[in-house]
Amino acid sequence: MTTTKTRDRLRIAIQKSGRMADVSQDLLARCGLKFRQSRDKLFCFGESMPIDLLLVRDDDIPGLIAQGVADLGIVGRNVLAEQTLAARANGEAAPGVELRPLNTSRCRLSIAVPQEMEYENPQQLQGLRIATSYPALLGDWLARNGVEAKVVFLAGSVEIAPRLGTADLICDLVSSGATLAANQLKEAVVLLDSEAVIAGPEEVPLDERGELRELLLRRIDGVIQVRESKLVMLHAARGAIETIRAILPNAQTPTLLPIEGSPDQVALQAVCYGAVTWTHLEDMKRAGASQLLVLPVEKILA
Ligand code: PRT
Ligand code: ZN
Repeated sequence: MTTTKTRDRLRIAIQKSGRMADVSQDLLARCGLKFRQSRDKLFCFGESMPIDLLLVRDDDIPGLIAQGVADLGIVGRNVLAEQTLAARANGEAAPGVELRPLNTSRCRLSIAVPQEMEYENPQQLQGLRIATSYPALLGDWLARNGVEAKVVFLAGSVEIAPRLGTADLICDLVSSGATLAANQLKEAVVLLDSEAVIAGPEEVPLDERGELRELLLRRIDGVIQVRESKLVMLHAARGAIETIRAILPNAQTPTLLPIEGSPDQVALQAVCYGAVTWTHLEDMKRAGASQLLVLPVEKILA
């Protein structure tokens, strides 16, 4: 059920504690949002803008969006995708859509098999028991591959199920792979590549929250762009500029400025979206650049 009540403050739900709590807080702080910490620490009033914070369990975020309690949420794609599939299976609307990938908290939802098993194709899983906290995503993959396996739902500690004999294999989140290795399991199939995302209702709210949502998303875009962006400054002869431009990684149109007293030379500055490596700098120097400077970018508003 969606609440139709109008509100003039935007509410964003993030994980209270856990793997995504700090990255979410950090992202909002970089967007210029400041919150008054409340004693119960579930609701934090926004002091710098009419945007308030709800601190909750990550699994509750899609539901809060669906109910209209939260206008946006920062959640793993794995959680959003699982709850979206589960809602569809129940004939309900999707709880929210992915508005922005955040390129952080990356992991994979994978099927992992015992180390001694040679995995070749989905048919091998026929009739086996698979432990998971993601029954909808796993069920969907099994159905798409025509495999009939028994899905054993476990809320946590999925990786020990094969050792306990309650399942033959597992379907769980993997990042470094250390947990699988420690449990004599190995990754066999990736079902979903996940990262933190901003989720929200597909429809933009018609009251003040609509504009606040767009403003916050624009700031988030800027913060994400800035993470990997660098300002490159250098001097070079006019004739070398084309070669140097081709070396600059993902550069916007550079600005060229005359240099007082050196009519043949120009100063170039360009924002590059992507890592600027030592190799890039050495290549530009070989192409005739001097006075090379790479600076971090703090804010971008395109
Ligand atoms: O209390 P609450 O319900 O809010 O938190 P939670 O315990 O359900 O979630 P949390 O904090 O563990 O994870 C939040 C989100 O972080 C997940 O939904 C993912 O989107 C993301 N994320 C990124 C991960 C991992 N990496 C991850 N490695 N979530 C869990 N893991 C676990 C995985 O389940 C396994 O047990 O880490 C283990 C594997 O890690 P490696 O490095 O050994 O492979
Ligand atoms: Zn959770």
